[in-house]
Amino acid sequence: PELQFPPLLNTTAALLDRRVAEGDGDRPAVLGTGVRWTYAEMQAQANRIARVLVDDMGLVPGNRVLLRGANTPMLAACFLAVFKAGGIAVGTMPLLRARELQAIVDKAQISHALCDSRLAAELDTAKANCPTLTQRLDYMGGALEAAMAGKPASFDAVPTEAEDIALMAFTSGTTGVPKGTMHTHRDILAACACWPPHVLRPVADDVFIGSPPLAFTFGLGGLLLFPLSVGASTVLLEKATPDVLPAAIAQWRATVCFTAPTSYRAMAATAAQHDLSSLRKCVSAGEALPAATRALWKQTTGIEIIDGIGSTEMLHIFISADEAQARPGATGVPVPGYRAAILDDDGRELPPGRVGRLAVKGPTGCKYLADERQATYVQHGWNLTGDAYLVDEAGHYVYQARTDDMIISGGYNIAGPEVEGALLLHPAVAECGVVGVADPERGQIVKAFVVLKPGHTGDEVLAKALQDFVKQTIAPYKYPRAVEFRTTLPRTETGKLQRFRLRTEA
Ligand code: 3UK
Repeated sequence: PELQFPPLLNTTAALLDRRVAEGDGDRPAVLGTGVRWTYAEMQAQANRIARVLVDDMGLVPGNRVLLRGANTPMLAACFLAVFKAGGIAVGTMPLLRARELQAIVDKAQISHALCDSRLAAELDTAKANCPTLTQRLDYMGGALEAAMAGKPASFDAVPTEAEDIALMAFTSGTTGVPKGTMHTHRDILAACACWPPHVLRPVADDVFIGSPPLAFTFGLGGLLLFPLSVGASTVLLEKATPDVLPAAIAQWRATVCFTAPTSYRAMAATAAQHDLSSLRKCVSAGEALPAATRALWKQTTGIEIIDGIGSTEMLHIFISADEAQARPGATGVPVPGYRAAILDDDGRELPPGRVGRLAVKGPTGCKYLADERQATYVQHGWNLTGDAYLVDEAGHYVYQARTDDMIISGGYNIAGPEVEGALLLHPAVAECGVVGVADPERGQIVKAFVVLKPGHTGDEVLAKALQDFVKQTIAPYKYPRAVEFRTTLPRTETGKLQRFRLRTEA
């Protein structure tokens, strides 16, 4: 990838203004309920918001701006406006409550906020404990649109430096206090130059769609930055759960879909009722893609899923496989621009076939915001993502588990996701989660929580059948000694299984 950037660099100038200057102004950029903005209209919206931020709200470069809202064209315009005005965008997940918002405002020293008026209540509650947050305007029939109406549609991008922070992204915090990560304008444009052109290979006529919130970097990249970087268009849906996404794909004739493995599994069940013929590429990230899910989606739609592991710390995807490289059960190979290795506990590189800690380096990397864990994530120049992986003889990276989630039972190391992958091959299993639970004899035993497909009954006979099935599918010692049937599994807003919850519930 071409990773040389000039010292003065601005994300919005590079992604949006350049498009308009190069003659793409009339092409569709952002679509949503009742909205269809061309690149020129998107630019005008972002410019007006930038004017409001600077002229009315006193924003100066480096100020942190909290953004809160469902995925909408307006939220996208707010992100682009903050970048353009030299501010730092801090996206927040729509489901966050007042206490969590407060912690982010405090940690990121946020001074400004732009909030979807329909999600105002939690921010109102948080306000009393947010002394730094003095400037706020709400949008969606709120004060922001009123302020924008009086502004000209032009705004010259603040000449930010490539190394200026543009984005503070907070991890979903599955296990504790969310960690803030910082990304520069260069980081963002580097991410646009690596995975998209080398693995996804989108074209200007593509229509992107999907579920991840823009506050999650998987969504910010996949549903805003990457489509803009190739002059494509993006559909921003306020609700993109698997029960509505297939109809939306059909309605908008979407060609590139971003969502999590659990969503592909759920969509496969209803795919036949919708016209998904427009789909060209499907991307999965957030957690491991089981071979059974890859096969199911291929059988249902004919599409080979593009899997990719990314993280908030690394900004976006760093190991991935395009359709031709895809191997069932493997994530892929390092994305051009990145290097990867499997390290032992002393930091020595392990040979193929050995399970160890995944280490990556490349044009983006972890910069925690005042967090003591920086030295845990970054060691000797490598980013340690907290994942256990192995690399096979062909150089493909095969996911095992989160390092903390490895199950140690009777002296064996067992990766829960491998057992989940086996269970998902069984025709009765819709969803499952496998964790280690304390056991006096074996230290831990493997326990499976299983959600069944309609028409199956979770009784002892089926539990036994599932155990036998796992024994026949993978090494028998990995079979779940305990099986519990559930109607749902605890998941984050980004589709990740919350194993820590399953462990405490067990
Ligand atoms: C896990 C995966 C196996 C893995 C993300 C794409 O998920 C993202 O960021 P988070 O900070 O979580 C990072 C952790 O999630 N993971 C993600 N993708 C995969 N495990 N296979 C995968 N394909 O444990 C990783 O360390 O929430 C994903 C792009 C941007 C992102 N922020």
